[in-house]
Amino acid sequence: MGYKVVVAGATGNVGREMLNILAERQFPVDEIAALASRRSLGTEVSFGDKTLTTKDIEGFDFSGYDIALFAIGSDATKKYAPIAAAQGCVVIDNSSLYRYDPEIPLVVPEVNPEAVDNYKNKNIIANPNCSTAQMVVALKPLHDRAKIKRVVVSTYQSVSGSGKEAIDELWNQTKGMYVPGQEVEPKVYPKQIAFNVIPHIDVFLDDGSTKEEWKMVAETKKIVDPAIKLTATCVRVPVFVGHSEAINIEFEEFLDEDEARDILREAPGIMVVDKREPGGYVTPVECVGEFATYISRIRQDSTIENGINLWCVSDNLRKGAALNAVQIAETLGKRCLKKG
Ligand code: 11C
Repeated sequence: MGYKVVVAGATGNVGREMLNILAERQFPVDEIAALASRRSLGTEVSFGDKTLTTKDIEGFDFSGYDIALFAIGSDATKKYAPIAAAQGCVVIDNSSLYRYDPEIPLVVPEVNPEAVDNYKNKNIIANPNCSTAQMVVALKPLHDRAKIKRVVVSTYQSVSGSGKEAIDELWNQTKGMYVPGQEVEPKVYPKQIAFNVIPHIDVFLDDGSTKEEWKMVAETKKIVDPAIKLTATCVRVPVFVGHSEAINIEFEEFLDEDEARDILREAPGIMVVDKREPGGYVTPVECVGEFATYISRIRQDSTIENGINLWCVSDNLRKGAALNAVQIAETLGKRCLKKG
């Protein structure tokens, strides 16, 4: 006995990962529908050892399905999520559309699983931005011990966060650097991404920050604690998969680096790899395809009274998107939904 599940956006990077992770984690699925837009209709996608043919999301009847994992972007979500929700199917949405709606829970299961219980407000649960998800998994257990006052975070975000075209742009631009006449002009990004870094993700806001930076502030407050002050600088780097973050945390109380390391070792969803020697830390290439958020370089910040620095790396398509969505489905199943 399991659930009837929909994956909408099944041909995209995140949708495919959702199908992989549902199968890998043996989510109890009785029936599954893979949906796509008309453009990708009929494309085949893998679900464990099965192959699914995508169906049209337009006109799809969600009634009878328990859970729909959406990875279709804000515009399409605006159209289809209310339809699915009204037809009695709980939508777990990866877009930013509903994240800041006070009636809609924004959930990272290691941090605020109880928020799932409010799914009934609109039959929709929001999945956070990738750069927030991995960070809050690390912040929460430390906050519970020593109360975080302020966070300064710099991100090093992979191009897969911008979708398939960005992956192609990095690949082709990198190759093109060595082949005269095959240079690739920036299209997805405003500047060259190959062999470069770009301090700009999402649109600029009036105060000079970017929307990606604003999301990290707003989402941390909603998921962990509205009292936490956070300032972010989000940077795109020429990495295919895996977001990295250098995080500086100021606490109300003193927290020793060894205790912080022990707390993180015990915390759900986290793997500490922190040897103070060359290679004794995790980099994005090692986190690809993994479930964990990796923490390294844990050390006292002696320039402030109660400060800790750390390095945080995770697969942005997994913990940052598909894995977190599946974990929300698992949490919903445990806490709220009856199996069919
Ligand atoms: C990036 N974090 O790396 C973005 C992608 O709000 O879900 C995810 C955007 C979002 O570009």
